[in-house]
Amino acid sequence: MSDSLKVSRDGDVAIVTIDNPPVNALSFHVREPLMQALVALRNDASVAAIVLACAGRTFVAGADITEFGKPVQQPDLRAIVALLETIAKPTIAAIHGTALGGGLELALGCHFRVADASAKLGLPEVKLGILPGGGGTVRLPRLVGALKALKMIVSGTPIGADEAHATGLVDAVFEGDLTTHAVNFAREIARKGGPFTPVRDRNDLLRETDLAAFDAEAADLARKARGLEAPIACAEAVRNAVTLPFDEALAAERALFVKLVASDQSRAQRHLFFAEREAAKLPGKDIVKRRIARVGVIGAGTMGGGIAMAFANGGFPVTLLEASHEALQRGLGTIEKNYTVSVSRGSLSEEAKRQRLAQFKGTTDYADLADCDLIIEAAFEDMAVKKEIFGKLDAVAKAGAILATNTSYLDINDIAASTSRPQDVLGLHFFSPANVMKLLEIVRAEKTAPDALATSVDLARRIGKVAVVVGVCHGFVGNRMLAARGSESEALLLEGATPSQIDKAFTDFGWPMGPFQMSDLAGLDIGWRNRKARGQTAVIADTLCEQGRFGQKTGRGFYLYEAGARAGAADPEVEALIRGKAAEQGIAPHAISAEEIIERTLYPLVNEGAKILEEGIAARASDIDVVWVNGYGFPVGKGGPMFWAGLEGPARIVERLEYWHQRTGRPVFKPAPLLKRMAETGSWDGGAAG
Ligand code: 3H9
Repeated sequence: MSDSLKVSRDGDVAIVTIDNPPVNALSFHVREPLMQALVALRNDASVAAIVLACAGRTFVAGADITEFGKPVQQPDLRAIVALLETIAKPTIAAIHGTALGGGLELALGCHFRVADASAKLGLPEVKLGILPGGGGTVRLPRLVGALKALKMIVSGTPIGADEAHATGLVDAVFEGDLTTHAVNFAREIARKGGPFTPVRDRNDLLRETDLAAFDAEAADLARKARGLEAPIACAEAVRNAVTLPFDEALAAERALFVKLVASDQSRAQRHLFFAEREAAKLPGKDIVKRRIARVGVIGAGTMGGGIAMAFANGGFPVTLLEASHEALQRGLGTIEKNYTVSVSRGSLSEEAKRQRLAQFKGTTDYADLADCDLIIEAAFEDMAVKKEIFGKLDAVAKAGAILATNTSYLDINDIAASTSRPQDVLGLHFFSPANVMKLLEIVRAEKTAPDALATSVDLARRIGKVAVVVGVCHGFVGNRMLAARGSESEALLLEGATPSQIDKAFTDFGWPMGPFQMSDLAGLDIGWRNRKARGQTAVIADTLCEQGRFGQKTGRGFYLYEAGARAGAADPEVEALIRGKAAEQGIAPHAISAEEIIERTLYPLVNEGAKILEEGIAARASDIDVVWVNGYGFPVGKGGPMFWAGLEGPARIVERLEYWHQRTGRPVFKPAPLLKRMAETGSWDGGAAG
């Protein structure tokens, strides 16, 4: 019928197959022939049942996100689902791969859903800053109950076929050729005869809803939304499904969808969706990747252990090397403990734990790294130590093995030069805890070979990381910008702000925590050690460290922590210390607004990002956004610092940076030429790499 849709017959069962690679999104060129085909089949008396299936790797993975923000071309998804519900003969969605968003909503328009055992089903729209706009919020609760629907829609997390079967979302689960099973299922259902009730008319489960329990759960979810509008709207829409007649609830869903899809938050989240995929693309498509079968990790401390777990979780055997037998046993013990915690939380089975632990081989002998295809050094942050390790690796690693360093700051060109094979050397900068945090900065050194880089990007995806390729500079993209963000924090304290006031400005902005909460969590001694190594000082933080106040781990840092507590309380001693230091420096405190805090911390962050683009350290502004959202908690609803700069108004940012530069003379405030250009053109294009 069209390139994107075929209709075939198996006896009296019609099979409609959507074929719109890569993910069978419901683009206009799918919707139009789909509508026509369904009308024809509804009217065709020789058809007893209709199976709706998809070609390729997945069922429909959603509406076509690239169409958002453009005028809707009819028929829209809602019209197709409404038509499906007028068909008296049985309609069956045959789901393999993922039925997501509009894909699941299409399937909810059918009388029945059957799924391949490995299929996943969900409504992930909330992750794009919207809510299901094709009737998902009103139909899903009718099949799985309002509370379950609420949880699925607000989290956006898909469920597997078995759970979908158990909850009533799918009617049968099959292994083997799904279309054949679906056709047999359809024929059997048609033979038994109707009437077949569309989902919209199944109200039994809704009547059983405990609204008080629903509202309690919704209130809890709203608290966790941290300023995001979509989760709140999702909850409201599911509640409407319970309290309003079907058509009214559907209309209310539509109104919420239209509002959200036009919001800055949704634009920001859609930007991030495409930015993450773009970041993984390298020039030179046909590069042959190196084969990676075994991974070596040097250092079994917090970082090395986490990296080793990330690879073991991704199915790779790992050789873990430590300098001493004791350190190795300690590291392996911590890894085992971490898996045990996952088992006790129910996120890992005993069997999976056993399998993962079986991936590890511990050693203290570099010769044991000879069979590794990738070796990652996660040792002490000291150039002499790194060079010694890379010298040893050069002697033992097999030809073509990728040699990576997890350094956060050091010059990787320098490290590469300590080997005879700089083409194989690059940075793999993981974020702590490395088995949890999504971000991986892949650092391309001057001589890194394109295939070593491409292999690393591919590998990142295989272990579930979001990869961003960056160039060499002090701190790469993330930590270099973090330094720019943090440089004013102490000044703000001395001028009259309190740690809680600054942290609150951050959490009100949407960050999970502010800079002082983050320092207390990470340990103040880390920054102290780094500053000492570089001959730098930070008067307040250094004094706290001298007093043994290292943050949460010592119960005292910028805040006071009750035994075992994660949230700190403001400490009058710290505030007195700050006032004392300010007096010593002759600084008279003044009232500082949240606006000033944001200007003096986040505008320099954006400014540093512009410099990074100018220098070609990042290839795209959107890469920087991916780094900050996945590695540092920049609020997703603001799309990352560079996207947010567009929302905030780049001209305003330049003007305020100039103001602060004039007042303080500090270089972080001197507007980057690219930022000024952005203020004029509205585009980040023009960086060295872009
Ligand atoms: C929705 O349905 C709204 C409705 O409720 C209301 C309507 C009225 N559209 O991720 P991958 C592209 S909202 C357009 O690398 P994987 C993607 O950009 C939607 N394009 O593959 C990439 O392009 P490129 C709700 C899309 O195997 C390519 O496909 N649904 C869409 O790792 C491959 O993607 C979702 O939010 C789309 N919907 O993962 C699901 N989806 O190659 C979104 C993908 O040029 N999608 N592309 O970079 C996913 O979660 C993953 O793509 C999926 C496959 C799990 C399906």
